[in-house]
Amino acid sequence: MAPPGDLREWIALLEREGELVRIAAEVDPHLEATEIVDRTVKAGGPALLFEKPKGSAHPLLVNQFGTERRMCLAFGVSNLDQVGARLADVLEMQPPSGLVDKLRGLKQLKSIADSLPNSVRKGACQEIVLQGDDIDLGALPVQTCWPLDAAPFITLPAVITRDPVTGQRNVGMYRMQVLGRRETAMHWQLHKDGRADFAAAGGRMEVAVALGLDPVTAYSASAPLPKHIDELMFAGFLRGAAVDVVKGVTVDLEVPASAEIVLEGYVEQGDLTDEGPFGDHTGYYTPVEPFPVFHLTALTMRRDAIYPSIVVGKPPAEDAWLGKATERIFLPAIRASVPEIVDYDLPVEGAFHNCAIVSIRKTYPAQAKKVMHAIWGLGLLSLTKTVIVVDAHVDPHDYAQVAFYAGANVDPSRDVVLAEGPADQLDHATVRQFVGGKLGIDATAKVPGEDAREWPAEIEMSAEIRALVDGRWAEYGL
Ligand SMILES: Cc1cc2nc3c(=O)[nH]c(=O)nc-3n(C[C@H](O)[C@H](O)[C@H](O)COP(=O)(O)O)c2cc1C
Ligand SMILES: [Mn+2]
Repeated sequence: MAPPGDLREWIALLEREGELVRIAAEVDPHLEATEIVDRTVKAGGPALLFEKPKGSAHPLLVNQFGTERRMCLAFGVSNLDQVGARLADVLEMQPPSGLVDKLRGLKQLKSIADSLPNSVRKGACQEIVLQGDDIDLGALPVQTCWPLDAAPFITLPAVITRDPVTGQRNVGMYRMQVLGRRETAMHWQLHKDGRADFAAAGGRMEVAVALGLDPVTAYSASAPLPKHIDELMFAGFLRGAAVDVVKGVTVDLEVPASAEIVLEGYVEQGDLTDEGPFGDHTGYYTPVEPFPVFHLTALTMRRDAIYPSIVVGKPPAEDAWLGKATERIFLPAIRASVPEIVDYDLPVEGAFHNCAIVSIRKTYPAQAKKVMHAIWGLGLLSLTKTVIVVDAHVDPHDYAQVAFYAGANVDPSRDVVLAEGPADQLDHATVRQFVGGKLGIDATAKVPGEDAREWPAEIEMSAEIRALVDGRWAEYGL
């Protein structure tokens, strides 16, 4: 089934599938909604559409991504590896050898060409246009999620910027603290593409923010793509249908035409504000730091616009499944540069940056150490603190197995690597901000050349006896 085309199709699909509950009671977006959402997420419950958020005429949608099943519905697949496999087809494109190959290659090229965003003249996102004093972010049901949060925060935005040198679009998900009727903070962290665009821009830079998108496009804003890849093109590829975009009313940027709400405006060099505290996905409040002020020049929306939000906090929270989607979708891309990798797991409890478990097909000495350094050198995975490497036959998603090998196969004097590298801006434990230690644990079986004694055989029953017992099982009366 094709992924939904906009937020309303997505809500309709969730409803048909019994995956959405409408809450008619008045609920306060200040803290109360969070407690309801948090209990629902932790119970594996449905998406919630608060129809009467206190103080706003706009419905509030939360927990649209909170389970694996909903994530699969969003992508129109039965498991998330299928999304990665579509990407793998393109990544592994070889020069075609026969006619069948050629046709297949053409189809793949066409699927890339069809992914480019499609400019349209009119968009539903501009049914209502507010400018100047008419703009009031206070009219939206923006959540204040946790008690020590500094203000309401827009938590599920797709922030659109353009690289001033290449002209290339970027879309990133960066939270926005509401500062007033027409101002927010723009929390793009040090390692992010939107921030790099701003740094390169010099003076003023236009920004557009789309809220309330089809789920694949919303996900794509959170995807850690290389800077030169347009997230809207990626969304078009993953959906199998181009994203329609329309020119902004006050900015020279294109925005997804079907968005529920669009914020247009600019950021300016030297115009900073204190951002935070904010209860973040690390499970802690991030401290106050300076970030740019985003000044709105227009707020456009659909009639009866629906406002989307997400609650992050101590894991597991709703963003766990956005992260798991990234883990699955990017596996083929990671394999393309580190081919010995079989699979990997980023534990939700590790808030995605704290730990990676990687299984590899090992054929030479020190290969596990090579893979650790590869992880520490790959895009945003470079922020990973701890890397545990296991052999191909170990399931990295089975933490009991991983714990077994991390104990049994490890001599800490030989198998532990301590290194240093960039750290996530939000990591409160590093000695200095942005830089931190790295821990690698080589839990693979040691091979000749790795300074080990003869490696013993692992205990396993023979296939013959297993088959015998299978055959006689009924006789044992167990
Ligand atoms: C719900 C959610 C909130 C996020 N908030 C932020 C944020 O406030 N600042 C930030 O730099 N990254 C945040 N991220 C992570 C970025 O969206 C992610 O790193 C993405 O790759 C950024 O896009 P870019 O690679 O184009 O910079 C968030 C991710 C999710 C799923
Ligand atoms: Mn990007």
